[in-house]
Amino acid sequence: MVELHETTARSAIAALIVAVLALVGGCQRSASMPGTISSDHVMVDRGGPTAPWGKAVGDIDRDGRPGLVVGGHKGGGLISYENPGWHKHLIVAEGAFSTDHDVANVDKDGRNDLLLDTRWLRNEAGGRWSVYSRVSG
Ligand SMILES: [Ca+2]
Ligand SMILES: [Ca+2]
Repeated sequence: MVELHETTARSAIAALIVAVLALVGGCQRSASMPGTISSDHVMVDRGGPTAPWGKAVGDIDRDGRPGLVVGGHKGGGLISYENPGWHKHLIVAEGAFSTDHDVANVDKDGRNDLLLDTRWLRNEAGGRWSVYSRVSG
């Protein structure tokens, strides 16, 4: 059962990578079959978050290239991966992340932030993050 779960997680990350490569220019038009698209499969992190439900693409480090953000539903925290090189950065160590992940510059300070469910993770200078939660009522 655990092995199946790990396989599922790896498949999810592999699918994400294919999608991201398509977004960042990894896809190419085939000269031999016009109209078809090819892509490469790249493993970014074999030890990434467990049950990586949360996935987003965006430029977190302001280098002009989209990176990845992955949040584990069953552990492993919230991780960002730089592009190129896929260097790993821990954003949040604990928590169960859902599928709602978006990258946007909420406060228009020049740094893209993260929107996770009802939380806003503000991208501070120096790689630090501040977490704000929606208060109901
Ligand atoms: Ca970037
Ligand atoms: Ca911002």
